[in-house]
Amino acid sequence: MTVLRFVLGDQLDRNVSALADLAPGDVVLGCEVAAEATYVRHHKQKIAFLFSAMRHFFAGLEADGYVVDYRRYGRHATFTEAVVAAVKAHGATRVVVTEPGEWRVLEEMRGFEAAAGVPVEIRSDDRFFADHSDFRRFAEGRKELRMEYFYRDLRRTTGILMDEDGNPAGERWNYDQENRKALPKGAAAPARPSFPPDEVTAEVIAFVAEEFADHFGTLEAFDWPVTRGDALVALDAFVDTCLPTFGDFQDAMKAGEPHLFHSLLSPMINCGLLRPREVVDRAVAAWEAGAAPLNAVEGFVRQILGWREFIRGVYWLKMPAYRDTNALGAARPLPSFYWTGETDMRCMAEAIGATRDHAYAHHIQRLMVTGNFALLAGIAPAEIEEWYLVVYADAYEWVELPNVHGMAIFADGGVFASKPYAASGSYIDRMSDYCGGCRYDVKAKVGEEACPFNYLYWNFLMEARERLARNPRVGMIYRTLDKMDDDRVAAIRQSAKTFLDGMDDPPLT
Ligand code: FAD
Ligand code: DLZ
Ligand code: SF4
Repeated sequence: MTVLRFVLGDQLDRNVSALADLAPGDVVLGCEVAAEATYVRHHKQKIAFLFSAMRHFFAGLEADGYVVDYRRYGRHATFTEAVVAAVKAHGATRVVVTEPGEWRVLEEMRGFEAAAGVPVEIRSDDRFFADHSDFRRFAEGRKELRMEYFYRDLRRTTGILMDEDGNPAGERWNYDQENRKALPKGAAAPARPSFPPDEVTAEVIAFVAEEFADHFGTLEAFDWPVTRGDALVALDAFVDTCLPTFGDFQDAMKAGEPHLFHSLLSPMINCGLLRPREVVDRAVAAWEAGAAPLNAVEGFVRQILGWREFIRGVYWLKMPAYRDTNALGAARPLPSFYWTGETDMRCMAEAIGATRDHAYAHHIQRLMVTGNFALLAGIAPAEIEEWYLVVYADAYEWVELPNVHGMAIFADGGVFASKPYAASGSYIDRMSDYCGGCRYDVKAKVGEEACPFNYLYWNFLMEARERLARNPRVGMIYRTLDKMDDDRVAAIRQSAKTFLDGMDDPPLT
């Protein structure tokens, strides 16, 4: 009666539901498969991070006496093939798995039973605060889905940052208003612990460099924690050194400083090395000990308890139809500078360069630089979504898709965002030091020297008028647009056309 317990690369948690009742004699299966590594051309660091984390995780189980069948890259093309082969090899009479994060993989998992010829139990993933039915209940009967209300429900049900009378800590639910400060001149990000590759990681890096040579990204700066122990070190260091100022400078951007005060924990949370609950608890404990202010801690907790849970809820509520919507009719191909970073727009070059070198960019770079540009330029949803799925070490469709499709490019027509996050160059100038060193002039509105975000912003609003003008949160902007004289409108349209038609030409400088 051998039970085969199949653990995916983003389920590297000893408490994952597939291992809940692990018994002597059961076999734990992990496998590196071609289909997962190549269904998009993931950043080299993303594959190296995950393969190394997987090898460490399964080796740890084996060292602790469990029976492990770990299959390295090259043996199996797909999960199904690996499960069928492992069932046969061990004479397994049953397979137990935890539901996957992605729709695509769930579809495949539903075919395991027929392929392997033994019963397959798919358990829910209890690493999240809310399950699918919690979100369905929340969504039922609501015209609009808003993160803030789901977040408040979760605060109430978990008691996180709640006082004894059932009120939010500090009498306010949300401290976002205090979390939009620009970085003072000369301020620098704190030093972080480094996680240089050990032998296992070095072997994986060499393998990835060769096997996935044509994938995006570099491996030289690889510095991710790949074990639970190191992930906990990273969590502690973040709480001690970055969390106290996380809130204040959450939206700030600085040239040459892609990390600032952000946690860099998403790859480890998403693959199972850290549990969201322990990360949140650690941050709350810092506030209770007086080591971090409430605006920082609430801001951080909201990202995990609020946004992360909400985004997952939207994904599973709306898939599979969700990814096919294109509310703004965007159809432009992705310009090649998203892959090379070769553009005169310094903000884009900074965000894409950091992405290439670290498989990381922080939220505001993703949303208000590369995402904003894709929105304003009308990049086809499928093309920009694939880019985001490829380039970040934390990218899985369940979290990438709603963030891109819904939040960044409004392709869902406003399932959860009340208006598009469209912004001109002045937003980027206010929140960063990029514009000072840019070839473009952020103050100029039209013409060859003007910041492209400026005319693309107004051009986008003109193009999307029919779809957006009735939106009460955008109406005022259209009144401003209506006050512009015809010459100005024509100059905006011309500048946008010239730029968009020529944006795949080599950069000018
Ligand atoms: P911090 O700023 O330190 O935030 C703490 C944690 O909060 C993160 O580790 C993450 O777990 C969570 N979090 C914060 N914002 C979000 C959010 N909007 N959705 C879900 N979780 C959130 N996050 C991913 O994990 N994978 C993705 O593929 C991804 N794609 C994105 C694409 C776009 C266009 C945008 C706008 C956001 C995307 N995000 C994604 C959300 C967010 O940008 C990243 O989680 C964050 O930048 C990770 O860096 P960090 O760990 O330093 O985050
Ligand atoms: C992202 C990824 C990659 C690159 N490779 C593997 C792999 O070889 N084996 C594996 O178990 N998981 C991998 N993953 C993560 C899966 O894609 C992830 O488990 C599914 O997308 C479900 O979220
Ligand atoms: Fe970006 Fe415009 Fe600023 Fe240049 S001037 S960095 S393009 S916002």
